[in-house]
Amino acid sequence: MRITALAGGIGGARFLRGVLAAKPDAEVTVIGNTGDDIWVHGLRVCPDLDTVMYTLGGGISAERGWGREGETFTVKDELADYGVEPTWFGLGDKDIATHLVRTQSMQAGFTLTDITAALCARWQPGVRLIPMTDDRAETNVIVDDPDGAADTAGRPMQIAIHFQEWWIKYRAHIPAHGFVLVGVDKARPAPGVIEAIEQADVVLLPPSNPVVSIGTILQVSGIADALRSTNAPVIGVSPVVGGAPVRGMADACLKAIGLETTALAVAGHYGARSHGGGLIDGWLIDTTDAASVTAIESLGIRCRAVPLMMTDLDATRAMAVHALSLADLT
Ligand code: FO1
Repeated sequence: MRITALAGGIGGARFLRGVLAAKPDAEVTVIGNTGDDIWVHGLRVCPDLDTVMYTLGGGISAERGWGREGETFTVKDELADYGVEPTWFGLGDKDIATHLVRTQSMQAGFTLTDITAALCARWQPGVRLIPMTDDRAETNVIVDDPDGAADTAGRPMQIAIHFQEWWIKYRAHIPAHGFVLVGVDKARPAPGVIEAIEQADVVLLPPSNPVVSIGTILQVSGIADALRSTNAPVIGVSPVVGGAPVRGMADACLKAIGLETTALAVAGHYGARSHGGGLIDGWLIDTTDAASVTAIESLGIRCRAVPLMMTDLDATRAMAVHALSLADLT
């Protein structure tokens, strides 16, 4: 069975562990979000690719959900002592080795696809992990200038800051007026991305952030259309349970694009493939949102309410089994 998943960071990676547990013999391709990627102290950091690689490869910090287990931050502290910004970014000593390999390889002319494959040769995540694009496409967030600059009429100046600054330094607490994927107009899908969607037996949208993770991947030319045209059923898992995101700050992102933080709203945002050019055929929601099943099915999306808390591998495996059964694949 060929399974293709579009994944962001922590939620996506954890769900993928359940997919591998449910279907150990499946060929799984993960199309990773690279909109979060950032240059930090001269190193190229790819948070969502690394989170998938470390989580499935056994190196992830279970406590943080990102970066390495047993990490130290000596270099980060030394850089801070030199007063070098960004001091807010948690650059771990072990993690730096990954960024050094990636940065040196980029300087040698290798593509992010090749580099990701080389890094995964060490970690053996059990999936083929490919970036959504090898080109630059960085999520920036439009906010009121945090330093309070105003225009001549006294209105707050709006500026664009890197997603990581909004996410880490400001904890998404300053309202986002919108998101801009800088470079997306020239970004092409990485080799294998479109084929992985077209040739899959099922395409999964894990419970990643629908705006800045899955939504970012869908902005790369050709990817949303491939979802609309693939013969594979497309099944999503709601990242919102009981009106709140399970993890992270998806509510701040959904609000920025005018969406309510509900499983129904996110389903409607993706839309039904069966009509109106939407992207999904099925949508798993949590039992606490069972009252929304009828409304979601009325959108033309098959829906089932099951426990969506990824408390342990058994729970996550059960979610994956439910997702595959929604696609009539178990
Ligand atoms: N998240 C934080 O909340 N604080 C950090 O200092 C931080 C550092 C960091 C370093 C490498 C990396 O791969 C991820 C890191 N993250 C950190 C998580 C990251 O911001 C998010 O995982 C994604 O970008 C959003 O999904």
